[in-house]
Amino acid sequence: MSTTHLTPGLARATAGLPPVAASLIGAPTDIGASDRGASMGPEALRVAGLHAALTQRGLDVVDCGNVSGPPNPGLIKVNGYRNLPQVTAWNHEVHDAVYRELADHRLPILLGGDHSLSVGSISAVARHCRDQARPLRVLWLDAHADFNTRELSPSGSLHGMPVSCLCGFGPRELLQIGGVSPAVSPRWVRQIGIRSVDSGERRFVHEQDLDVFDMRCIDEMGVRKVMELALHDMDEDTHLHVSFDVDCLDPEIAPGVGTTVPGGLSYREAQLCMEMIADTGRVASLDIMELNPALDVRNKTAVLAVDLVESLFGKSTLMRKPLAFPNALIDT
Ligand SMILES: [Mn+2]
Repeated sequence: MSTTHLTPGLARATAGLPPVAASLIGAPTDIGASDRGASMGPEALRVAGLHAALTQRGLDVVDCGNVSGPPNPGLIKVNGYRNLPQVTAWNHEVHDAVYRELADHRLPILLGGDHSLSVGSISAVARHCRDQARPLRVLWLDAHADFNTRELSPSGSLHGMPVSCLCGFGPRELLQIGGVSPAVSPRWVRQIGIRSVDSGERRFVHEQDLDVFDMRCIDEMGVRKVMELALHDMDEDTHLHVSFDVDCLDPEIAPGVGTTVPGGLSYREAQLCMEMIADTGRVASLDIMELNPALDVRNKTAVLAVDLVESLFGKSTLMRKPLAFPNALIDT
């Protein structure tokens, strides 16, 4: 497998390749969440130095500012969904911004915002991949499967439903974004770090045959084996989208999220996860979601998220020389 066209950051400069062009897109809303505060996530990531950190990695970074949408009316659920018209409006904005940057050969980085906005970003990525006839893989790093439906969700909050929406189950308004539904096949999705799933949701995940590497998998196999399995079937043309819900991390190290669940990824596990994704050289779009500064402690969760995103773009915390053949790890 050649890793030249998306070789991350500084390795590209060494190889005489032009820098990866990346675009930051803020989506300051908590419209799909149950708790307020994720609307401040984009600014907290900027304050934590995301732009400079990516520039340091050798990326050519432009901050596109924020997309905008309706305020959060904080309504109770109507027909099974909370704030559906507003969630739809925000997702159209996100879709258009992400699609525009992809069409411009840039790597979009969505700064959430709650996780419902990944309907907009991933539908844009899927549309781009259809345009280019490229295979798509989605790595979903999260404490939750986000595979709820109106019938299964007690709260009706749409941040618990983006994966099901993308796979074709959900309100028509959200399924239509991007023109084709389902936008992605469950077979393209790999979920990592899961540890909180409602019982009806679990049944539905099994029915749809999603590849889920929950925390027990990570306990039993370790991050290395899990990531080898999750990343094994990409070819040189594959577009890899990473949807990073900060709540995949253990709340001890990442308290700044609305829906903390104990028993998440440790610092080293999360680093290894990001470093192994970086080793593939395939990351072509990213969401950083659910950061909630109202619940954070001196912005430490944002700083940690930036640290992990640096690893995702090739910064190693360790001493080892870069692997000439990262895939040599696979099959061992
Ligand atoms: Mn999520």
